[in-house]
Amino acid sequence: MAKRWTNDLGPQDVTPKSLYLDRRRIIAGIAGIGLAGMAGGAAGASTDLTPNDWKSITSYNNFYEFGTGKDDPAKHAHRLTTAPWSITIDGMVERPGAYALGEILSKMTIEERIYRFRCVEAWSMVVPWNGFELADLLQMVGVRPEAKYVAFETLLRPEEMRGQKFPVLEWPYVEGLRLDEAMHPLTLMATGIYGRTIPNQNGAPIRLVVPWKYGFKSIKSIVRITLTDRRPPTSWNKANGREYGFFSNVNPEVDHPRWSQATERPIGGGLFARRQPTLMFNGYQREVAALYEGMDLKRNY
Ligand SMILES: Nc1nc2c(c(=O)[nH]1)N[C@H]1C(S)=C(S)[C@@H](COP(=O)(O)O)O[C@H]1N2
Ligand SMILES: [Mo]
Repeated sequence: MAKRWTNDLGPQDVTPKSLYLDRRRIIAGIAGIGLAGMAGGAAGASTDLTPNDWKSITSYNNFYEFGTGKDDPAKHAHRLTTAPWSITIDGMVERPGAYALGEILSKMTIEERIYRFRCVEAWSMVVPWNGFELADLLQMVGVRPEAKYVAFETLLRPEEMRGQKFPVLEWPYVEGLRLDEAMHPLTLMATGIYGRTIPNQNGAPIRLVVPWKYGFKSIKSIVRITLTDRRPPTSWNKANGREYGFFSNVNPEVDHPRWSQATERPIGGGLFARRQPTLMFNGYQREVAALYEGMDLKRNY
Protein backbone atom coordinates (compact mmCIF):
# COMPACT_ATOMS: atom_id res chain seq x y z
CA MET A 1 0.00 0.00 0.00
CA ALA A 2 2.98 2.30 0.27
CA LYS A 3 2.96 4.20 -2.96
CA ARG A 4 3.36 7.76 -4.02
CA TRP A 5 1.35 9.46 -6.67
CA THR A 6 3.18 12.10 -8.62
CA ASN A 7 0.30 13.42 -10.81
CA ASP A 8 1.21 16.20 -13.17
CA LEU A 9 3.59 17.96 -10.83
CA GLY A 10 7.25 17.79 -11.51
CA PRO A 11 9.79 17.95 -8.70
CA GLN A 12 9.88 21.70 -9.30
CA ASP A 13 6.27 21.94 -8.19
CA VAL A 14 6.72 20.28 -4.85
CA THR A 15 8.00 22.57 -2.17
CA PRO A 16 11.43 21.22 -1.25
CA LYS A 17 11.66 19.73 2.24
CA SER A 18 14.17 22.30 3.35
CA LEU A 19 11.71 25.06 2.53
CA TYR A 20 8.96 23.29 4.29
CA LEU A 21 10.89 23.40 7.46
CA ASP A 22 9.04 26.24 8.76
CA ARG A 23 5.54 24.91 8.66
CA ARG A 24 4.53 27.04 11.57
CA ARG A 25 5.36 30.19 9.69
CA ILE A 26 3.48 28.93 6.68
CA ILE A 27 0.55 27.99 8.85
CA ALA A 28 0.56 31.40 10.41
CA GLY A 29 0.38 32.79 6.92
CA ILE A 30 3.49 34.86 7.35
CA ALA A 31 5.43 32.95 4.75
CA GLY A 32 2.86 33.37 1.97
CA ILE A 33 4.66 35.56 -0.49
CA GLY A 34 8.14 34.73 0.74
CA LEU A 35 7.57 31.04 0.24
CA ALA A 36 6.35 31.55 -3.30
CA GLY A 37 9.51 33.46 -4.08
CA MET A 38 11.76 30.91 -2.44
CA ALA A 39 10.12 27.92 -4.03
CA GLY A 40 10.27 29.52 -7.44
CA GLY A 41 13.89 30.45 -6.97
CA ALA A 42 14.96 27.08 -5.68
CA ALA A 43 13.15 25.22 -8.40
CA GLY A 44 14.10 27.50 -11.23
CA ALA A 45 10.58 27.20 -12.51
CA SER A 46 7.42 29.05 -11.69
CA THR A 47 4.46 27.14 -10.45
CA ASP A 48 0.85 27.98 -9.78
CA LEU A 49 0.87 25.44 -7.00
CA THR A 50 2.05 27.44 -4.07
CA PRO A 51 -0.34 26.24 -1.38
CA ASN A 52 -2.72 28.75 0.13
CA ASP A 53 -1.91 29.67 3.68
CA TRP A 54 -3.52 27.93 6.64
CA LYS A 55 -5.71 30.89 7.40
CA SER A 56 -7.44 31.13 4.03
CA ILE A 57 -7.91 27.36 3.78
CA THR A 58 -9.54 27.22 7.21
CA SER A 59 -11.56 30.43 7.24
CA TYR A 60 -13.14 30.57 3.76
CA ASN A 61 -15.26 27.43 3.59
CA ASN A 62 -18.39 25.81 2.29
CA PHE A 63 -19.97 23.48 4.83
CA TYR A 64 -23.71 24.15 4.83
CA GLU A 65 -24.22 21.96 7.92
CA PHE A 66 -22.83 25.00 9.78
CA GLY A 67 -24.47 27.75 7.74
CA THR A 68 -24.26 29.13 4.23
CA GLY A 69 -21.81 31.99 4.88
CA LYS A 70 -18.16 31.46 4.01
CA ASP A 71 -17.20 32.26 7.61
CA ASP A 72 -19.96 30.18 9.26
CA PRO A 73 -18.02 26.88 9.28
CA ALA A 74 -15.00 28.46 11.00
CA LYS A 75 -17.34 30.10 13.52
CA HIS A 76 -19.55 27.13 14.34
CA ALA A 77 -17.82 23.87 13.47
CA HIS A 78 -15.97 23.71 16.79
CA ARG A 79 -19.22 22.31 18.20
CA LEU A 80 -18.78 19.11 16.22
CA THR A 81 -17.56 16.09 18.20
CA THR A 82 -15.20 14.10 16.00
CA ALA A 83 -14.19 11.36 18.44
CA PRO A 84 -15.17 8.60 18.64
CA TRP A 85 -15.76 8.30 14.90
CA SER A 86 -16.55 5.34 12.74
CA ILE A 87 -17.43 4.81 9.10
CA THR A 88 -20.02 2.25 8.16
CA ILE A 89 -18.94 0.58 4.94
CA ASP A 90 -21.71 -1.49 3.44
CA GLY A 91 -23.50 -2.57 0.28
CA MET A 92 -21.60 -4.62 -2.27
CA VAL A 93 -18.47 -5.29 -0.22
CA GLU A 94 -16.90 -8.50 1.06
CA ARG A 95 -16.35 -7.26 4.60
CA PRO A 96 -19.10 -4.79 5.54
CA GLY A 97 -19.10 -3.23 8.98
CA ALA A 98 -18.70 -0.20 11.17
CA TYR A 99 -14.99 0.56 11.06
CA ALA A 100 -13.48 2.71 13.78
CA LEU A 101 -11.49 5.53 12.24
CA GLY A 102 -8.43 4.56 14.26
CA GLU A 103 -8.56 1.03 12.87
CA ILE A 104 -8.79 2.36 9.32
CA LEU A 105 -5.89 4.77 9.84
CA SER A 106 -3.69 2.05 11.31
CA LYS A 107 -3.88 0.26 7.96
CA MET A 108 -3.51 3.23 5.61
CA THR A 109 -0.47 5.08 4.34
CA ILE A 110 -0.80 8.82 4.92
CA GLU A 111 0.76 10.97 2.20
CA GLU A 112 0.85 14.64 1.40
CA ARG A 113 -0.89 15.70 -1.79
CA ILE A 114 -0.79 19.28 -2.96
CA TYR A 115 -3.93 19.65 -5.07
CA ARG A 116 -5.74 22.41 -6.85
CA PHE A 117 -9.25 22.85 -5.45
CA ARG A 118 -11.93 24.48 -7.62
CA CYS A 119 -15.40 25.32 -6.30
CA VAL A 120 -18.31 25.41 -8.74
CA GLU A 121 -18.79 29.03 -7.58
CA ALA A 122 -15.61 29.88 -9.55
CA TRP A 123 -13.09 30.40 -6.74
CA SER A 124 -10.06 28.23 -6.17
CA MET A 125 -7.28 27.37 -3.74
CA VAL A 126 -4.28 25.09 -3.54
CA VAL A 127 -4.39 22.80 -0.53
CA PRO A 128 -1.64 20.57 0.92
CA TRP A 129 -3.77 17.67 2.08
CA ASN A 130 -2.69 14.69 4.14
CA GLY A 131 -4.59 11.51 3.53
CA PHE A 132 -4.73 8.10 1.91
CA GLU A 133 -6.11 6.77 -1.33
CA LEU A 134 -9.76 5.80 -1.27
CA ALA A 135 -8.73 2.82 -3.42
CA ASP A 136 -6.74 1.43 -0.48
CA LEU A 137 -9.76 1.62 1.81
CA LEU A 138 -11.99 -0.03 -0.80
CA GLN A 139 -9.38 -2.74 -1.21
CA MET A 140 -9.36 -3.24 2.56
CA VAL A 141 -13.10 -4.00 2.63
CA GLY A 142 -13.16 -5.83 -0.71
CA VAL A 143 -15.37 -4.52 -3.52
CA ARG A 144 -17.72 -7.13 -4.94
CA PRO A 145 -17.68 -7.48 -8.74
CA GLU A 146 -21.26 -6.23 -9.20
CA ALA A 147 -20.51 -2.81 -7.61
CA LYS A 148 -20.45 0.12 -10.05
CA TYR A 149 -20.71 3.20 -7.83
CA VAL A 150 -19.66 4.45 -4.41
CA ALA A 151 -22.08 6.50 -2.30
CA PHE A 152 -20.95 8.71 0.59
CA GLU A 153 -22.87 10.22 3.48
CA THR A 154 -22.03 13.01 5.93
CA LEU A 155 -22.88 12.86 9.62
CA LEU A 156 -26.45 13.86 10.55
CA ARG A 157 -26.33 15.54 13.96
CA PRO A 158 -28.38 18.76 14.11
CA GLU A 159 -27.50 19.28 17.81
CA GLU A 160 -23.94 19.96 16.73
CA MET A 161 -24.52 21.00 13.14
CA ARG A 162 -26.79 23.99 13.44
CA GLY A 163 -27.24 24.38 9.68
CA GLN A 164 -29.06 21.03 9.61
CA LYS A 165 -31.97 22.73 11.36
CA PHE A 166 -32.65 24.61 8.11
CA PRO A 167 -33.85 22.98 4.90
CA VAL A 168 -31.23 24.57 2.62
CA LEU A 169 -30.34 21.07 1.46
CA GLU A 170 -31.81 17.68 2.21
CA TRP A 171 -29.81 16.24 5.13
CA PRO A 172 -27.63 14.31 5.44
CA TYR A 173 -25.41 15.60 2.63
CA VAL A 174 -24.76 12.78 0.18
CA GLU A 175 -22.37 12.36 -2.73
CA GLY A 176 -21.28 9.66 -5.15
CA LEU A 177 -18.64 8.57 -7.62
CA ARG A 178 -18.48 5.99 -10.33
CA LEU A 179 -16.34 3.08 -9.12
CA ASP A 180 -13.51 3.86 -11.56
CA GLU A 181 -13.43 7.46 -10.32
CA ALA A 182 -13.36 6.24 -6.73
CA MET A 183 -10.50 3.85 -7.50
CA HIS A 184 -8.44 6.50 -9.29
CA PRO A 185 -5.13 7.13 -7.50
CA LEU A 186 -5.82 10.88 -7.32
CA THR A 187 -8.96 10.29 -5.23
CA LEU A 188 -8.04 10.97 -1.64
CA MET A 189 -9.53 10.54 1.81
CA ALA A 190 -8.12 13.52 3.68
CA THR A 191 -7.46 13.59 7.41
CA GLY A 192 -5.05 16.51 7.54
CA ILE A 193 -3.90 19.81 6.07
CA TYR A 194 -0.33 21.12 6.36
CA GLY A 195 0.53 18.07 8.43
CA ARG A 196 -2.01 18.97 11.08
CA THR A 197 -5.27 17.26 11.93
CA ILE A 198 -7.93 18.49 9.53
CA PRO A 199 -9.97 21.27 11.17
CA ASN A 200 -13.68 20.69 11.70
CA GLN A 201 -14.63 23.36 9.16
CA ASN A 202 -12.71 21.49 6.48
CA GLY A 203 -14.52 18.21 7.12
CA ALA A 204 -13.03 16.55 10.19
CA PRO A 205 -12.22 13.91 10.92
CA ILE A 206 -12.25 12.55 7.38
CA ARG A 207 -13.45 13.88 4.02
CA LEU A 208 -13.20 13.06 0.36
CA VAL A 209 -11.03 15.05 -2.06
CA VAL A 210 -11.57 14.61 -5.81
CA PRO A 211 -9.34 17.29 -7.31
CA TRP A 212 -10.60 17.19 -10.91
CA LYS A 213 -14.24 17.75 -9.87
CA TYR A 214 -16.03 20.78 -8.49
CA GLY A 215 -15.59 21.12 -4.75
CA PHE A 216 -19.08 20.00 -3.78
CA LYS A 217 -18.19 16.42 -4.80
CA SER A 218 -15.57 16.43 -2.02
CA ILE A 219 -17.98 15.49 0.78
CA LYS A 220 -17.00 16.23 4.37
CA SER A 221 -17.23 14.42 7.72
CA ILE A 222 -18.07 11.04 6.20
CA VAL A 223 -19.89 8.39 8.27
CA ARG A 224 -21.04 5.97 5.57
CA ILE A 225 -19.64 4.56 2.34
CA THR A 226 -21.90 2.27 0.33
CA LEU A 227 -20.97 0.23 -2.73
CA THR A 228 -23.89 -0.05 -5.12
CA ASP A 229 -24.80 -0.93 -8.71
CA ARG A 230 -27.06 2.15 -9.09
CA ARG A 231 -25.96 5.72 -9.58
CA PRO A 232 -26.45 7.22 -6.11
CA PRO A 233 -28.36 10.46 -5.49
CA THR A 234 -26.18 13.49 -4.76
CA SER A 235 -27.16 16.52 -2.67
CA TRP A 236 -26.67 19.35 -5.17
CA ASN A 237 -28.14 17.35 -8.02
CA LYS A 238 -31.24 16.71 -5.89
CA ALA A 239 -31.43 20.39 -4.99
CA ASN A 240 -31.06 21.62 -8.58
CA GLY A 241 -30.47 19.00 -11.23
CA ARG A 242 -30.34 21.52 -14.06
CA GLU A 243 -27.39 23.34 -12.51
CA TYR A 244 -25.49 20.49 -10.83
CA GLY A 245 -24.91 17.13 -12.49
CA PHE A 246 -23.60 13.85 -11.17
CA PHE A 247 -20.19 14.14 -12.82
CA SER A 248 -19.37 17.80 -12.11
CA ASN A 249 -15.94 17.57 -13.68
CA VAL A 250 -14.18 20.92 -13.78
CA ASN A 251 -14.62 22.11 -17.36
CA PRO A 252 -13.91 25.66 -18.55
CA GLU A 253 -15.99 25.01 -21.69
CA VAL A 254 -19.20 24.07 -19.96
CA ASP A 255 -20.66 27.07 -18.17
CA HIS A 256 -22.93 26.98 -15.18
CA PRO A 257 -26.37 28.19 -16.33
CA ARG A 258 -25.84 31.39 -14.29
CA TRP A 259 -22.12 32.09 -14.70
CA SER A 260 -19.05 31.31 -16.76
CA GLN A 261 -16.69 28.54 -15.69
CA ALA A 262 -13.89 29.73 -17.99
CA THR A 263 -12.02 31.55 -15.24
CA GLU A 264 -11.71 31.45 -11.47
CA ARG A 265 -10.78 33.73 -8.58
CA PRO A 266 -7.87 32.45 -6.52
CA ILE A 267 -8.58 32.91 -2.81
CA GLY A 268 -6.06 34.66 -0.64
CA GLY A 269 -4.01 36.28 -3.36
CA GLY A 270 -4.53 39.66 -1.75
CA LEU A 271 -3.35 42.62 -3.74
CA PHE A 272 -2.07 40.49 -6.59
CA ALA A 273 -5.16 38.36 -7.00
CA ARG A 274 -6.33 38.11 -10.58
CA ARG A 275 -8.83 35.85 -12.17
CA GLN A 276 -7.03 32.95 -13.77
CA PRO A 277 -8.07 30.57 -16.52
CA THR A 278 -9.77 27.40 -15.33
CA LEU A 279 -8.05 24.27 -16.58
CA MET A 280 -9.77 21.24 -18.10
CA PHE A 281 -10.33 18.70 -15.33
CA ASN A 282 -8.80 21.34 -13.06
CA GLY A 283 -5.36 20.61 -14.51
CA TYR A 284 -5.57 16.82 -14.09
CA GLN A 285 -6.53 16.09 -17.69
CA ARG A 286 -3.56 13.84 -18.34
CA GLU A 287 -4.47 11.67 -15.37
CA VAL A 288 -8.24 11.45 -15.72
CA ALA A 289 -9.33 12.19 -19.30
CA ALA A 290 -9.35 8.47 -20.12
CA LEU A 291 -12.15 7.94 -17.58
CA TYR A 292 -14.49 9.96 -19.80
CA GLU A 293 -13.40 8.87 -23.26
CA GLY A 294 -16.29 9.00 -25.70
CA MET A 295 -18.56 10.81 -23.24
CA ASP A 296 -20.34 14.03 -24.19
CA LEU A 297 -19.13 16.27 -21.37
CA LYS A 298 -21.75 18.94 -22.12
CA ARG A 299 -24.57 16.50 -21.58
CA ASN A 300 -22.82 14.69 -18.74
CA TYR A 301 -22.08 17.81 -16.70
N1 LIG B 1 -21.05 17.64 4.01
C1 LIG B 1 -20.69 18.65 3.22
N2 LIG B 1 -19.62 18.51 2.41
C2 LIG B 1 -19.25 19.54 1.59
C3 LIG B 1 -20.00 20.74 1.56
C4 LIG B 1 -21.11 20.86 2.43
O1 LIG B 1 -21.82 21.89 2.48
N3 LIG B 1 -21.42 19.81 3.25
N4 LIG B 1 -19.63 21.75 0.70
C5 LIG B 1 -18.87 21.35 -0.49
C6 LIG B 1 -18.39 22.48 -1.26
S1 LIG B 1 -19.52 23.35 -2.18
C7 LIG B 1 -17.06 22.81 -1.31
S2 LIG B 1 -16.49 24.03 -2.33
C8 LIG B 1 -16.08 22.13 -0.43
C9 LIG B 1 -15.36 23.17 0.40
O2 LIG B 1 -14.29 22.57 1.09
P1 LIG B 1 -13.38 23.49 2.01
O3 LIG B 1 -14.28 24.26 2.91
O4 LIG B 1 -12.47 22.56 2.73
O5 LIG B 1 -12.63 24.42 1.07
O6 LIG B 1 -16.68 21.19 0.45
C10 LIG B 1 -17.72 20.42 -0.13
N5 LIG B 1 -18.16 19.38 0.79
MO1 LIG C 1 -18.29 24.47 -3.75
